[in-house]
Amino acid sequence: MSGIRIEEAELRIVRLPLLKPFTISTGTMHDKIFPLLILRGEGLEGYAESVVDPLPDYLEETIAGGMELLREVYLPQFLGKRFTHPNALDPILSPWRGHYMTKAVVEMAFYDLFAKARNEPLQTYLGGEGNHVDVGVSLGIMSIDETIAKTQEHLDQGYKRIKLKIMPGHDVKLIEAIRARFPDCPLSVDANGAYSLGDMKIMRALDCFRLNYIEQPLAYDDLHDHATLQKEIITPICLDESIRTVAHARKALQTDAMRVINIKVGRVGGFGEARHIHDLAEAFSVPVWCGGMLESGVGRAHNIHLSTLRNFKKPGDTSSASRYFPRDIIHERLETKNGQMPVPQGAGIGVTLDWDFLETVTLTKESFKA
Ligand code: OSB
Ligand code: MG
Repeated sequence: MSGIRIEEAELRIVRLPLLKPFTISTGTMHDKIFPLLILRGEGLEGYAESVVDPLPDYLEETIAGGMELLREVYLPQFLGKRFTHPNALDPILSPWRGHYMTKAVVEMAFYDLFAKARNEPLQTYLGGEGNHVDVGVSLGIMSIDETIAKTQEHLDQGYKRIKLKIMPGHDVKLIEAIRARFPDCPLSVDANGAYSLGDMKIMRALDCFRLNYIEQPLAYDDLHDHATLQKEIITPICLDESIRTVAHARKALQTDAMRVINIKVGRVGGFGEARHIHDLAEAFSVPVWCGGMLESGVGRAHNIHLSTLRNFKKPGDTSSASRYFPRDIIHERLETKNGQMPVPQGAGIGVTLDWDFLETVTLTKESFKA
């Protein structure tokens, strides 16, 4: 047998209710709505979820656009074909502009299938090792009192870093209060692009709290202004939204626009690109960490395997799934202990779909055959 022939694909839109709304500077999420792709071949199934949202709030991609690309272009081209390695998908994926989240979901589902066909955990094919990864929590925008209570709760649970979402009007006072209460806690902030260079006073104030990094302070598509800002502050800038490709990462590193990178495999078009960014960052002695998008257990499992690569030197955002969802779409419980998330054991991503529950949270389902 050389390679894997993709026989069938199943594409669902899933809606998982969140325990509590999650607010960031761009808006509030009440449910996690996402495309789930299942690829079948060689008697096996590979799974992945896309981090694309219904509307372009975090980045410019949308579920509608991604679904169209999958239906009209990618799935018809993949079905019935044999691929010897996930890299072999590149010539089909890469000619199309943007749509990194949709490219990623195809590549990630195939990686799972590929690793399962070889009966090895996904991390083996990504070049990672170890059986658990360090994680922190990302706290959405809420009152200062609630933020203090949640911070205490998660530090007690052993989480290794607290990341607070900020936005204009909810920044310096919040961090001041948290720092007064938790002087030594590993702390970072994430603005999701809510500030501009006109906010230098706020940036200088944030610079005084020994933050681990300031994540995506300026526009989602900017590199140049971040380089200007980094010259003015000591706290490392961490980019998230601005880095979609290894070329973006190179430009940001060469211009000192960031000193930490948040890598989300779903944002950068898949594991191939995530690895390139990871390796380039390492060459620049820049640490990376694995971000999250409130994924279900399927996306979490992919993220955990990626987080086992050696330059993932800072705690990631893959916290316990039970922080977000009353019930997950997988059987395994992805829960942390003392701030560490175990790597799911078994072939591929190492988790299995709870088909009965999945059916109850599926909004649409489409099937494709070779
Ligand atoms: O910027 O990292 C982000 C959630 C939704 C959109 C953007 C972001 C986030 C998070 C959540 O920070 C991280 C998690 O999955 O827990
Ligand atoms: Mg972020």
